[in-house]
Amino acid sequence: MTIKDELLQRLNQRTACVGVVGLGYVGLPLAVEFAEASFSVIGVDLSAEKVALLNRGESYILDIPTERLKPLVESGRLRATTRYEDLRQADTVSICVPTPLRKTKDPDMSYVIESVDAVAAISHEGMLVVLESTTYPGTTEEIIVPRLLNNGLRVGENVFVAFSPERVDPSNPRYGIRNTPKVVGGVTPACTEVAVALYSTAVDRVVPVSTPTAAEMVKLLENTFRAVNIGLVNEMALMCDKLGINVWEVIHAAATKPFGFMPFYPGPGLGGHCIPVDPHYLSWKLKALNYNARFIELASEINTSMPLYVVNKVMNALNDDRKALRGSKVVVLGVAYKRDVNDVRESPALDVISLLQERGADVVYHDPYIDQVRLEGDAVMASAPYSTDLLESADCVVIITDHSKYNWQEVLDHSRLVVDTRHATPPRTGQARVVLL
Ligand code: SAJ
Repeated sequence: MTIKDELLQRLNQRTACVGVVGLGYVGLPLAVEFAEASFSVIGVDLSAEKVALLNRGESYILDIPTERLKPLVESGRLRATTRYEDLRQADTVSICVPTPLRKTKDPDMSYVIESVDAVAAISHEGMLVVLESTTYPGTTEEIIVPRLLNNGLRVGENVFVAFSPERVDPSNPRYGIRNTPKVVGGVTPACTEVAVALYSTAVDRVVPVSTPTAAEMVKLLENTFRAVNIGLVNEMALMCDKLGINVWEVIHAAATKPFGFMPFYPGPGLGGHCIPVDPHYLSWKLKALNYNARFIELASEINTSMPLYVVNKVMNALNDDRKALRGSKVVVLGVAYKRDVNDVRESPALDVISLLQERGADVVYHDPYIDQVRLEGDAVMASAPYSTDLLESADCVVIITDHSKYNWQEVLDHSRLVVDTRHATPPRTGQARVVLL
């Protein structure tokens, strides 16, 4: 029996030991799914606090309730550790660590390199290593493979390597690991075969592609598609503003087209740790090949200009009330990067707040999920308690994140001026004057 066949047998019989590196919003749900598929799972994370919580069966990820995690830990199926050494016994390792951007908008591959080096130090014959972190095309072949080719390992013969993009959408009520198709690209056909066998135990539909580079590109197409279309619809908003047309009416009517159209909506900018980041991994790679990814750069230019556009809207709206922005009280509702999440990473709200402060406005915010934010220069701002008094005290209320928890009619009834960047408020029925993006 070949090494590959032995691994396939262990996977099919669920006797393999499965490793997951990085126990965040991607790695923990994946580890849980593998444990529920009856594997023995070892999760590795650098955070001793996360490891301790997990080994007590306590979840820190909203999408994984503690009551789902606890039985897996108590049965011994799933355990966490800070030591890569414990992965010596693993037959497979899925790496789910962050791939952020540096301030220079260059990829920060440090987490990937550290984890791959640590896995390489304990890798052995018959191991499958899969990278899940979103990255530029070529990463698996150029960074992962060379680091694993030590102590006589040969890719496709006695060690197997693949890329499989994560498609976890935090707080998505409909799609989770099991029912979101999983793309897999192996370095060799044998690598693809064993990676498909692994993920087929946790995902209903696995989609093999020819190479890890193709799989890396699939993910970048998915998220560049969103960033570019959000940039397009933000530019539509700018054009409609100049033409005196209600862009929201236009989008809602266009969305009645049952084919060939997909609605996106204008907003105060592009937040989150995926959409503003992932396309720059692609444009960075192409720059090294003397190619300028024009759509990515243009979309980024438009999306990053939206916070200032919002601030100018506020300034002009106050001006119509014969008020200067300087000295006016501005209440920002919602700072999370999108509705109903507790994540503020890359949120345009932070840019809006800083720009308002730079122009002398007295800014406070409220967000039901975010107790405090760190602004530029490390200034910390705490969420103000929400009340109708807070609304009535504002010269202008700015809706940045349209959390479902807000009662928009109440906001209209108790505000004198509202700049609504998300079209969250119902058609004007309150006392407030409403300015839409
Ligand atoms: N945004 C707009 N207008 C839109 C859509 C989004 O301004 O029409 C803004 C959001 O407010 C947010 C940013 O763009 O600030 C990103 O929003 P997003 O809906 O793309 O949400 P993310 O960042 O959570 O993206 C994730 C991605 N999932 C993965 O990468 C696995 C993305 O591929 C998903 O399509 C997206 O969730 C989703 O559909 O919820």
